Amino acid sequence: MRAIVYRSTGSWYSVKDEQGNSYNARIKGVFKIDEEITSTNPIAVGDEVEIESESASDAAIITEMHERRNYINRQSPRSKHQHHIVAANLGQSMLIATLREPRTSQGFIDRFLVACEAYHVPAIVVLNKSDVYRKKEMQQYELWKEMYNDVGYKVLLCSTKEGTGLEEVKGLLHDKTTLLSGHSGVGKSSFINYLLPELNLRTQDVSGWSGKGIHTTTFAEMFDLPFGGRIIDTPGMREFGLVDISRQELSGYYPEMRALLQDCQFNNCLHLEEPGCAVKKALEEGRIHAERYFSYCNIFDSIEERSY
Ligand SMILES: Nc1nc2c(ncn2[C@@H]2O[C@H](COP(=O)(O)OP(=O)(O)OP(=O)(O)O)[C@@H](O)[C@H]2O)c(=O)[nH]1
Ligand SMILES: [Mg+2]
Ligand SMILES: [Zn+2]
Repeated sequence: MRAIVYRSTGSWYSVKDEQGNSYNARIKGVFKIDEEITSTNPIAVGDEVEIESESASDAAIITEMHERRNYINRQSPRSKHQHHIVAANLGQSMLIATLREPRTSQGFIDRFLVACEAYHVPAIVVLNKSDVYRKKEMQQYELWKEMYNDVGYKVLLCSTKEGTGLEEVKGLLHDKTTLLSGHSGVGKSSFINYLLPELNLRTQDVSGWSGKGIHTTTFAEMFDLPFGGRIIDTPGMREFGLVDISRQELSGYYPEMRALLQDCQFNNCLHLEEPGCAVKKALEEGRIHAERYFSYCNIFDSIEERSY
Protein backbone atom coordinates (compact mmCIF):
# COMPACT_ATOMS: atom_id res chain seq x y z
CA MET A 1 0.00 0.00 0.00
CA ARG A 2 1.32 3.39 -0.98
CA ALA A 3 1.75 6.11 1.65
CA ILE A 4 3.48 9.45 2.20
CA VAL A 5 5.72 10.33 5.13
CA TYR A 6 4.35 13.27 7.15
CA ARG A 7 6.74 13.20 10.10
CA SER A 8 9.91 11.48 11.10
CA THR A 9 11.21 11.34 14.62
CA GLY A 10 14.18 9.06 14.19
CA SER A 11 13.07 5.47 14.14
CA TRP A 12 9.31 6.11 13.77
CA TYR A 13 7.55 7.66 10.83
CA SER A 14 4.04 9.05 10.65
CA VAL A 15 2.68 8.12 7.25
CA LYS A 16 -0.65 8.57 5.54
CA ASP A 17 -2.13 6.29 2.88
CA GLU A 18 -4.13 7.41 -0.15
CA GLN A 19 -7.42 7.05 1.76
CA GLY A 20 -6.14 9.46 4.41
CA ASN A 21 -5.52 6.85 7.13
CA SER A 22 -2.50 7.52 9.33
CA TYR A 23 -0.04 4.93 10.56
CA ASN A 24 2.97 4.77 12.81
CA ALA A 25 5.55 3.06 10.69
CA ARG A 26 9.00 1.60 11.13
CA ILE A 27 11.56 0.58 8.57
CA LYS A 28 11.83 -3.14 8.20
CA GLY A 29 15.33 -4.35 8.93
CA VAL A 30 17.91 -2.86 6.66
CA PHE A 31 16.81 -1.87 3.25
CA LYS A 32 18.86 -0.27 0.64
CA ILE A 33 17.66 3.22 -0.15
CA ASP A 34 20.35 4.46 -2.47
CA GLU A 35 24.11 4.50 -2.73
CA GLU A 36 24.32 7.64 -0.64
CA ILE A 37 25.38 6.27 2.69
CA THR A 38 26.34 9.66 4.11
CA SER A 39 22.77 10.78 4.70
CA THR A 40 21.85 10.96 8.39
CA ASN A 41 18.25 10.05 7.60
CA PRO A 42 17.28 7.31 5.15
CA ILE A 43 13.67 8.47 4.82
CA ALA A 44 12.50 12.08 4.97
CA VAL A 45 9.22 13.96 5.15
CA GLY A 46 7.53 13.89 1.74
CA ASP A 47 8.96 10.53 0.77
CA GLU A 48 6.57 8.13 -0.92
CA VAL A 49 6.81 4.63 0.48
CA GLU A 50 5.17 1.23 0.41
CA ILE A 51 3.80 0.05 3.72
CA GLU A 52 2.33 -3.13 5.10
CA SER A 53 -0.09 -2.50 7.91
CA GLU A 54 0.03 -4.74 10.92
CA SER A 55 -3.31 -6.25 11.86
CA ALA A 56 -5.92 -4.16 13.66
CA SER A 57 -3.68 -1.33 14.69
CA ASP A 58 -2.19 1.80 13.25
CA ALA A 59 1.25 0.19 13.21
CA ALA A 60 2.86 -0.41 9.84
CA ILE A 61 6.13 -1.41 8.27
CA ILE A 62 7.85 0.50 5.50
CA THR A 63 9.00 -2.04 2.95
CA GLU A 64 10.09 0.11 0.06
CA MET A 65 10.75 3.68 -0.92
CA HIS A 66 9.73 5.12 -4.28
CA GLU A 67 12.19 7.15 -6.24
CA ARG A 68 12.36 10.80 -5.21
CA ARG A 69 11.32 13.39 -7.78
CA ASN A 70 13.51 15.88 -5.95
CA TYR A 71 14.67 16.74 -2.45
CA ILE A 72 16.41 19.43 -0.44
CA ASN A 73 19.60 18.36 1.18
CA ARG A 74 21.82 20.19 3.57
CA GLN A 75 25.08 19.69 5.32
CA SER A 76 24.70 18.28 8.79
CA PRO A 77 25.58 21.00 11.32
CA ARG A 78 27.56 18.34 13.20
CA SER A 79 29.72 17.04 10.39
CA LYS A 80 30.49 18.38 6.97
CA HIS A 81 30.87 14.86 5.71
CA GLN A 82 27.28 14.05 6.46
CA HIS A 83 24.14 15.47 4.98
CA HIS A 84 20.57 15.58 6.01
CA ILE A 85 17.60 15.30 3.68
CA VAL A 86 15.26 18.05 4.80
CA ALA A 87 12.29 16.93 2.68
CA ALA A 88 11.50 15.21 -0.61
CA ASN A 89 9.06 15.43 -3.53
CA LEU A 90 8.54 19.16 -3.24
CA GLY A 91 6.52 21.45 -5.47
CA GLN A 92 8.30 24.52 -4.17
CA SER A 93 10.42 25.85 -1.36
CA MET A 94 9.61 29.01 0.55
CA LEU A 95 12.24 30.81 2.56
CA ILE A 96 10.82 32.78 5.47
CA ALA A 97 13.30 35.57 6.12
CA THR A 98 13.20 38.61 8.38
CA LEU A 99 15.06 41.91 8.25
CA ARG A 100 14.85 42.30 12.02
CA GLU A 101 14.49 40.00 15.01
CA PRO A 102 16.46 38.09 13.66
CA ARG A 103 18.14 39.54 10.58
CA THR A 104 18.52 37.21 7.63
CA SER A 105 21.58 37.99 5.51
CA GLN A 106 21.69 38.04 1.74
CA GLY A 107 24.36 35.35 1.90
CA PHE A 108 21.92 33.03 3.64
CA ILE A 109 19.17 33.78 1.11
CA ASP A 110 21.50 33.15 -1.82
CA ARG A 111 22.73 29.86 -0.40
CA PHE A 112 19.15 28.77 -0.04
CA LEU A 113 18.41 29.82 -3.64
CA VAL A 114 21.50 28.01 -4.94
CA ALA A 115 20.41 24.82 -3.19
CA CYS A 116 16.91 25.11 -4.67
CA GLU A 117 18.37 25.58 -8.16
CA ALA A 118 20.69 22.63 -7.70
CA TYR A 119 17.80 20.38 -6.68
CA HIS A 120 15.32 21.75 -9.22
CA VAL A 121 12.88 23.11 -6.68
CA PRO A 122 11.25 26.49 -7.47
CA ALA A 123 11.98 29.02 -4.72
CA ILE A 124 10.09 31.96 -3.18
CA VAL A 125 11.33 34.45 -0.58
CA VAL A 126 8.91 35.80 2.02
CA LEU A 127 9.96 38.62 4.33
CA ASN A 128 7.98 38.33 7.55
CA LYS A 129 7.63 40.67 10.56
CA SER A 130 7.01 43.75 8.41
CA ASP A 131 5.35 45.27 11.48
CA VAL A 132 8.78 45.83 13.07
CA TYR A 133 10.44 47.23 9.94
CA ARG A 134 11.54 50.85 9.98
CA LYS A 135 12.38 52.98 6.97
CA LYS A 136 15.78 51.30 6.63
CA GLU A 137 14.34 47.80 6.46
CA MET A 138 11.59 48.86 4.05
CA GLN A 139 14.26 50.24 1.73
CA GLN A 140 16.15 46.96 1.96
CA TYR A 141 12.97 45.08 1.14
CA GLU A 142 12.42 47.25 -1.97
CA LEU A 143 16.01 46.66 -3.11
CA TRP A 144 15.82 42.91 -2.61
CA LYS A 145 12.44 42.70 -4.28
CA GLU A 146 13.80 44.40 -7.39
CA MET A 147 17.04 42.42 -7.40
CA TYR A 148 15.43 39.01 -6.92
CA ASN A 149 12.54 39.72 -9.27
CA ASP A 150 15.11 40.57 -11.93
CA VAL A 151 16.61 37.10 -11.65
CA GLY A 152 13.29 35.30 -11.44
CA TYR A 153 12.35 34.95 -7.77
CA LYS A 154 9.22 36.29 -6.10
CA VAL A 155 9.71 38.33 -2.92
CA LEU A 156 6.69 38.92 -0.71
CA LEU A 157 6.25 41.01 2.42
CA CYS A 158 4.00 40.02 5.30
CA SER A 159 3.37 40.10 9.02
CA THR A 160 1.83 37.08 10.68
CA LYS A 161 1.42 39.27 13.75
CA GLU A 162 -0.70 41.92 12.07
CA GLY A 163 -2.14 39.66 9.40
CA THR A 164 -0.91 41.75 6.48
CA GLY A 165 0.27 40.30 3.17
CA LEU A 166 -0.68 36.76 4.18
CA GLU A 167 -3.41 36.14 1.63
CA GLU A 168 -0.93 36.70 -1.18
CA VAL A 169 1.47 34.18 0.34
CA LYS A 170 -1.37 31.74 0.90
CA GLY A 171 -2.40 32.14 -2.73
CA LEU A 172 0.91 30.59 -3.82
CA LEU A 173 0.34 27.38 -1.89
CA HIS A 174 -2.66 25.86 -3.70
CA ASP A 175 -2.23 22.24 -4.77
CA LYS A 176 1.51 22.22 -4.14
CA THR A 177 3.77 20.71 -1.52
CA THR A 178 5.65 23.66 -0.04
CA LEU A 179 8.70 23.43 2.19
CA LEU A 180 9.14 26.28 4.68
CA SER A 181 12.72 27.04 5.68
CA GLY A 182 14.53 29.83 7.48
CA HIS A 183 16.35 30.80 10.64
CA SER A 184 14.85 29.98 13.99
CA GLY A 185 12.39 32.65 15.14
CA VAL A 186 11.38 34.06 11.76
CA GLY A 187 7.77 32.88 12.10
CA LYS A 188 7.48 29.63 10.12
CA SER A 189 5.21 27.96 12.65
CA SER A 190 3.30 31.23 13.19
CA PHE A 191 2.52 31.28 9.47
CA ILE A 192 1.26 27.68 9.55
CA ASN A 193 -0.90 28.57 12.53
CA TYR A 194 -2.44 31.31 10.40
CA LEU A 195 -3.24 28.75 7.69
CA LEU A 196 -4.35 26.02 10.08
CA PRO A 197 -5.38 27.64 13.38
CA GLU A 198 -6.72 24.36 14.80
CA LEU A 199 -3.18 22.93 14.81
CA ASN A 200 -2.03 25.44 17.38
CA LEU A 201 1.66 24.72 16.74
CA ARG A 202 4.13 25.70 19.35
CA THR A 203 5.79 29.02 18.59
CA GLN A 204 8.43 30.92 20.48
CA ASP A 205 7.07 32.35 23.73
CA VAL A 206 5.34 35.73 23.91
CA SER A 207 8.55 37.58 24.66
CA GLY A 208 9.22 36.96 20.97
CA TRP A 209 12.65 36.92 19.41
CA SER A 210 15.08 36.50 22.28
CA GLY A 211 18.26 36.66 20.24
CA LYS A 212 19.20 33.25 21.56
CA GLY A 213 18.11 31.33 18.51
CA ILE A 214 16.37 28.60 20.48
CA HIS A 215 14.65 26.15 18.20
CA THR A 216 10.98 25.89 18.97
CA THR A 217 10.17 23.43 16.21
CA THR A 218 12.41 20.39 16.58
CA PHE A 219 11.56 18.16 13.62
CA ALA A 220 10.08 18.55 10.17
CA GLU A 221 6.37 17.90 9.83
CA MET A 222 3.99 18.07 6.91
CA PHE A 223 0.36 19.20 7.05
CA ASP A 224 -2.51 18.97 4.57
CA LEU A 225 -3.97 22.29 3.47
CA PRO A 226 -7.80 22.49 3.36
CA PHE A 227 -7.71 24.19 -0.05
CA GLY A 228 -5.42 21.54 -1.58
CA GLY A 229 -1.71 21.12 -1.17
CA ARG A 230 0.59 20.48 1.75
CA ILE A 231 3.01 22.53 3.81
CA ILE A 232 6.11 21.41 5.69
CA ASP A 233 7.25 23.10 8.89
CA THR A 234 10.94 22.66 9.70
CA PRO A 235 13.25 23.52 12.59
CA GLY A 236 15.12 26.78 12.09
CA MET A 237 18.62 26.58 10.70
CA ARG A 238 21.60 28.69 11.54
CA GLU A 239 23.47 28.16 8.32
CA PHE A 240 22.62 26.60 5.03
CA GLY A 241 25.52 24.25 4.34
CA LEU A 242 25.60 23.40 0.64
CA VAL A 243 26.17 19.78 -0.28
CA ASP A 244 27.74 18.41 -3.43
CA ILE A 245 28.14 21.70 -5.28
CA SER A 246 31.52 22.31 -6.86
CA ARG A 247 33.11 25.67 -7.57
CA GLN A 248 32.88 24.97 -11.26
CA GLU A 249 29.13 24.42 -11.28
CA LEU A 250 28.17 27.19 -8.84
CA SER A 251 27.51 29.88 -11.47
CA GLY A 252 25.04 27.51 -13.13
CA TYR A 253 22.87 27.95 -10.06
CA TYR A 254 22.71 31.74 -10.45
CA PRO A 255 20.04 32.13 -13.16
CA GLU A 256 21.43 35.48 -14.34
CA MET A 257 24.90 33.94 -14.76
CA ARG A 258 23.62 30.69 -16.20
CA ALA A 259 22.18 32.68 -19.11
CA LEU A 260 25.66 34.00 -19.98
CA LEU A 261 27.92 31.00 -19.48
CA GLN A 262 28.18 30.08 -23.13
CA ASP A 263 29.39 33.62 -23.90
CA CYS A 264 32.52 33.41 -21.72
CA GLN A 265 35.73 32.95 -23.70
CA PHE A 266 36.69 29.86 -21.71
CA ASN A 267 34.15 27.15 -21.15
CA ASN A 268 35.56 26.46 -17.69
CA CYS A 269 35.46 30.17 -16.77
CA LEU A 270 34.94 30.78 -13.04
CA HIS A 271 34.11 34.45 -13.67
CA LEU A 272 36.85 35.75 -11.41
CA GLU A 273 39.88 37.11 -13.29
CA GLU A 274 39.59 35.33 -16.62
CA PRO A 275 39.77 37.36 -19.85
CA GLY A 276 36.70 37.49 -22.06
CA CYS A 277 34.32 36.76 -19.18
CA ALA A 278 30.69 37.53 -20.11
CA VAL A 279 29.65 37.57 -16.45
CA LYS A 280 32.22 40.23 -15.50
CA LYS A 281 31.22 42.25 -18.53
CA ALA A 282 27.54 42.08 -17.54
CA LEU A 283 28.53 43.09 -14.01
CA GLU A 284 30.40 46.14 -15.29
CA GLU A 285 27.48 47.10 -17.48
CA GLY A 286 25.03 46.77 -14.60
CA ARG A 287 23.17 43.81 -16.07
CA ILE A 288 24.16 41.67 -13.09
CA HIS A 289 23.55 43.00 -9.58
CA ALA A 290 26.82 43.62 -7.75
CA GLU A 291 25.37 42.16 -4.53
CA ARG A 292 24.60 38.91 -6.29
CA TYR A 293 28.08 38.73 -7.77
CA PHE A 294 29.62 39.37 -4.31
CA SER A 295 27.54 36.58 -2.84
CA TYR A 296 28.70 34.32 -5.69
CA CYS A 297 32.33 35.09 -4.75
CA ASN A 298 31.64 34.45 -1.06
CA ILE A 299 29.96 31.13 -1.67
CA PHE A 300 32.70 30.22 -4.15
CA ASP A 301 35.35 30.87 -1.47
CA SER A 302 33.46 28.79 1.05
CA ILE A 303 33.33 25.73 -1.17
CA GLU A 304 36.21 23.43 -0.43
CA GLU A 305 37.39 21.59 -3.46
CA ARG A 306 37.30 17.90 -2.84
CA SER A 307 40.39 15.97 -3.66
CA TYR A 308 39.60 12.92 -5.70
N1 LIG B 1 6.67 41.18 15.43
C1 LIG B 1 6.37 40.01 14.85
N2 LIG B 1 6.61 38.87 15.50
C2 LIG B 1 6.32 37.71 14.89
C3 LIG B 1 5.75 37.67 13.58
N3 LIG B 1 5.59 36.37 13.23
C4 LIG B 1 6.04 35.63 14.27
N4 LIG B 1 6.46 36.43 15.27
C5 LIG B 1 7.00 36.01 16.58
O1 LIG B 1 8.30 35.48 16.37
C6 LIG B 1 8.55 34.43 17.31
C7 LIG B 1 9.01 33.19 16.57
O2 LIG B 1 7.95 32.65 15.81
P1 LIG B 1 7.87 31.10 15.43
O3 LIG B 1 6.67 30.96 14.57
O4 LIG B 1 7.99 30.25 16.62
O5 LIG B 1 9.22 30.98 14.55
P2 LIG B 1 9.80 29.69 13.80
O6 LIG B 1 10.34 30.17 12.52
O7 LIG B 1 8.76 28.62 13.74
O8 LIG B 1 11.00 29.25 14.76
P3 LIG B 1 11.69 27.77 14.95
O9 LIG B 1 10.57 26.80 15.16
O10 LIG B 1 12.56 27.91 16.15
O11 LIG B 1 12.46 27.52 13.71
C8 LIG B 1 7.23 34.24 18.09
O12 LIG B 1 7.35 34.90 19.33
C9 LIG B 1 6.21 34.88 17.20
O13 LIG B 1 5.12 35.39 17.95
C10 LIG B 1 5.49 38.92 12.93
O14 LIG B 1 5.00 39.01 11.80
N5 LIG B 1 5.83 40.05 13.62
MG1 LIG C 1 8.74 26.69 14.39
ZN1 LIG D 1 33.06 34.01 -17.12
